[in-house]
Amino acid sequence: MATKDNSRLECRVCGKLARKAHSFGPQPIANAFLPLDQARQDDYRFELAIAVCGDCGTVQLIDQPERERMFHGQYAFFTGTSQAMTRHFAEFADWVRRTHLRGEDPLVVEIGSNDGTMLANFKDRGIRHLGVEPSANVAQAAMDRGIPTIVSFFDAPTARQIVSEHGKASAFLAANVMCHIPYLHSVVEGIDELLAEDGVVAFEDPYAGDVLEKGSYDQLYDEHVFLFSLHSVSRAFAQRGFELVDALAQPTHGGSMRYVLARKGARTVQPAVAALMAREDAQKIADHASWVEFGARCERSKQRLLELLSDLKAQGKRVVGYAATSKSTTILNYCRIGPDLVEFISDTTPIKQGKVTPGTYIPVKPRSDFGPPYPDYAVLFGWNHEKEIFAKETDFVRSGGRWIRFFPDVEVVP
Ligand code: DWN
Ligand code: SAH
Ligand code: ZN
Repeated sequence: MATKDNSRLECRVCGKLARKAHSFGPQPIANAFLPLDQARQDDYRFELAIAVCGDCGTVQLIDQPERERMFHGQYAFFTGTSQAMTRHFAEFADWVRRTHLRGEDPLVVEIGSNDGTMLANFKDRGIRHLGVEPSANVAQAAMDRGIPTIVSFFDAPTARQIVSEHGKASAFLAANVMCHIPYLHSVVEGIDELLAEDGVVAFEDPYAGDVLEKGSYDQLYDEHVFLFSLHSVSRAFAQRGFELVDALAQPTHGGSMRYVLARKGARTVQPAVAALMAREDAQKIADHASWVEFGARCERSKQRLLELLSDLKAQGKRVVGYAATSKSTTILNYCRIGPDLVEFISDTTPIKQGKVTPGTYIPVKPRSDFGPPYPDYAVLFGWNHEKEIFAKETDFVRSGGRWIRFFPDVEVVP
């Protein structure tokens, strides 16, 4: 845990003072799924706490582990594990191509390109594309399917390297990665150098508005250093002459926002920008007090989930977890839920199986261990994939199994 004063920081967007709103206590690396003996040796923790900037309102972590601890050759998350997300990225790519790609032989650059799920759609259409992905194992998965990938963290120097080797980009894309990068200024500077004059930036991230509304605090973990809103994104990009030209709400990852930016004056600003900004004002998204209240709601949610799991245990019920998500690391460590309350977590990602959950040591097992015989209850840690999961786990429910949901409220379904 950090020893320095952990109650405030200099806002990573505007440089003004950001004050702590809530702490989720000591947390491990969210994706550090390790064999039990190794997990016991590696007891790294940092304090997961959010602060809100008094000037630009950006919600951000006070402390974040160094990037090489999180992104490396054993990174555990592969985009392609969800069919619904694979479809989502096909649609995202198609929307970029139809709505925003201009000029002859355009180049599309995606950062955080992971296993190449999104870029595969450009490859299939013969559009020039390039990925930037620092986690070598997932980058290799992309290269294995023929997607050119620079194995590196994106920042201004990487952008210059791309320009010198490939020329300027017509589209700069990112999904669930901009919110991972604390040195946002270097990223925006890199985009400024990389993007053609009439190029477009389109990126998606979990949306602060949804997190605040649903109380979905599991979007906060080591990797997610920012919880963006239209307000914070427009501030961060204005410094380099970009403006928000559109914003489109997405149902993915429990509620996301797609931000579309271009150089000032290059494109028409859509009415959605002003409408969503007004909604953010009404929601008081940039107020410190809103996030202190959010913290109090998280405490209540934690008590309810613990009560429910303890009751079920007292009744002798079998409870397992479904999907060993990064998000579940925050829930499990914040609520202090271990193998005494959740027997194991079923997950389809081979690299997670046979390992234990970070900090709480719950075994992760393949889907084949999830019955029959089915457990009595399954905690839906992959709640953002509810539709996809419910559609394929009808036998569990038919056998009398029940799901445990925790957002917006802790509840048992059906
Ligand atoms: O932002 C991030 C998002 C894009 O992905 C990263 N920082 C890390 C990661 O977050 P996550 O781990 O919370 O993402 P998901 O998509 O909620 O993780 C899904 C997990 O659930 C994977 O481990 C695969 C598993 N899963 C499963 O076991 N059965 C998923 C589905 C759909 C299933 O049916
Ligand atoms: N875009 C994919 C993957 C998101 S997970 C999706 O939405 O499913 C976040 C990814 O960003 C990881 O693969 C991680 O290795 C990568 N990443 C982290 N920091 C990065 C940086 N500075 N530049 C580029 N990619 C980064
Ligand atoms: Zn700020």
